[in-house]
Amino acid sequence: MVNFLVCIIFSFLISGCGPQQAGAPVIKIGCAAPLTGDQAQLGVDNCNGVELAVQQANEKGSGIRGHRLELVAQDDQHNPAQAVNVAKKFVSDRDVVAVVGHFNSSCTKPASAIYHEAGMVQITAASTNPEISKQGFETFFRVSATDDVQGPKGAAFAAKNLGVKSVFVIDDKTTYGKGLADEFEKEARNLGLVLLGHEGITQGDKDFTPLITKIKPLLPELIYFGGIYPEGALILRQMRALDVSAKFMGGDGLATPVFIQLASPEIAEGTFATMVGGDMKKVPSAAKFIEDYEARYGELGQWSAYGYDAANIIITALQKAGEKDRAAVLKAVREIPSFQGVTGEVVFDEKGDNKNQFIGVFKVEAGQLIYIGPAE
Ligand code: ABU
Repeated sequence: MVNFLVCIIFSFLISGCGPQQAGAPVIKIGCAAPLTGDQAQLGVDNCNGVELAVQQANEKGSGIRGHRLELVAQDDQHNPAQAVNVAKKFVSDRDVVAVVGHFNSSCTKPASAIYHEAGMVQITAASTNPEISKQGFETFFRVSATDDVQGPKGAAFAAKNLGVKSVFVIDDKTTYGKGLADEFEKEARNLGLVLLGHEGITQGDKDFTPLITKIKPLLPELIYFGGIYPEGALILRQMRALDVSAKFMGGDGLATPVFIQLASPEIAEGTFATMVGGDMKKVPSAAKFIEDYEARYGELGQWSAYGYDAANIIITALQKAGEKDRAAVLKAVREIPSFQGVTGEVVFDEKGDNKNQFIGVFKVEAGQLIYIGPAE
């Protein structure tokens, strides 16, 4: 992590963070995510995975012979306007051949037009909104699953596994949160759940008691939240403070230990979150990655492996391209038939989405995020 921060701060000043190839011509890979602020944990986890892939490539001498790879991490603060600024910065640096990012769908979508115009590969590791890939940008790719799968599978889990009959849906009005909540709601209705209401909150707000007070007399069996952990944890805390005992569930924006810390382990106990994968620690082929990651950064982050796979796809494409050229890297990414990553097999469809649309379910048990199986 210290090394990572040093790289962020000095990436434009020093010639690299790997001493082996110091002085060699540089090829830069960008990582764009929230690196400060209330969602920083997600972005740092993601970009640490990218950094590990870059450093290992330099150590192995992969990439393009005679060149040194360098991570350039930029903080988009999960702000769409800032994301566009970051994208413009990346495309104006001719040493940047491709970008892993952005993290948030609300950032990835507007930034994708900038990368498309510049012919630069963009692989998001985490933005799950399905509308992004419908824009028809051949420069766009993602390794994660999408919310038109995650939302319905979450609804099916709620109906069949939790056995709830009624739900109140809340979203954070972002591209991700609203999109996911709408997909959940659609399938919940199809499955016969009674929808008691669906309301939006605003990211950054802290007091949700007026909304919860309104929901309380409706007696929902489940409150589903489409959004990220800072607001999710506060909503849950305030639900319990107001004696609302409904089950609480969300998507991959809640599937992080930080949600449990913010809500407190006692209050988070028994909540559910879907995720675009399962328990990495139970995947034998991910063991070496996890060992290397934890030796460098400590506990594996929920999004680290996805950043690692996205970066390794870019590095593989660079090797195939054999030149520091954005168009050649784009062609090479499009021609990779299948990539065996630590998160599983990545096969891009014609829209740049991963054909592997696995969704897992996690439950908070004894203060830990426990994988309980695939959502079906
Ligand atoms: N998918 C989790 C959060 C990132 C996003 O899609 O906005």
